[in-house]
Amino acid sequence: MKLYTHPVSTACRPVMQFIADNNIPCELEVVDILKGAHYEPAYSSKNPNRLVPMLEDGDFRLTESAAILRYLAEKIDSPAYPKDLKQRARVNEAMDWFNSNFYKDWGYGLVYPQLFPHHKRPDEKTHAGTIAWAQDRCKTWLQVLNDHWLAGNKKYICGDQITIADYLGSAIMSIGELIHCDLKNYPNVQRWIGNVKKQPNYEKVNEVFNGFRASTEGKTWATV
Ligand SMILES: N[C@@H](CCC(=O)N[C@@H](CS)C(=O)NCC(=O)O)C(=O)O
Repeated sequence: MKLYTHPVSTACRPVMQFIADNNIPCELEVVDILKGAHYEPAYSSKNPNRLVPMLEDGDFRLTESAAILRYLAEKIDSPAYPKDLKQRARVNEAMDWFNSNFYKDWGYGLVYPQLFPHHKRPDEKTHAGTIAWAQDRCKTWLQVLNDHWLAGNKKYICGDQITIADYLGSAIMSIGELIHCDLKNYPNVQRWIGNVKKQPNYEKVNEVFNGFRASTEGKTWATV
């Protein structure tokens, strides 16, 4: 198998971490999205979305990080994607929660507009309004994550066993580090992230991302 990926990407890191933690034989090919390699025909002809990650398993190609995580977990028969109908539904629910509800406001409302010039809104008022709106919504989502998903001293999102929802969700959560969000008001979230970071390959997989985080220190950010 081959994963087309990028070391900083929010969508790629959970897949790379799952591959590493489970020793899945899979070649990693970096598509340099910072230099536009995903727009080159060599890649865009394979993935017209022009996004990473993309998995190749023989002549089968799969995009979407959540779908790739499910495919890999199923392929290796991993307990991180439980077979039980209700447990699996819960994992799917959490993945959708992170990928749609939370990521929309956290990533595209709060973090990326502050970080990336191409996410900046066309004028200052719209830009500031977008961020303020997202800040508000993120606080609500974080409270739900803290008080509902992670209530009862749970180690991981769906219980005491790590699941692919933790891989996906923690990578999305991690982008808050790029704007130096302090999660002290959300102790259950802090505990959960601490548990995920104990996974054997977390630091290695996030090495380049951590370098990026270091480069954003000392600036003023709107956070939660
Ligand atoms: N929903 C997709 C999102 C993929 C995605 O947005 N990938 C980003 C990197 S995190 C990308 O390729 N960005 C390149 C660009 O926007 O030009 C998934 O979960 O795989």
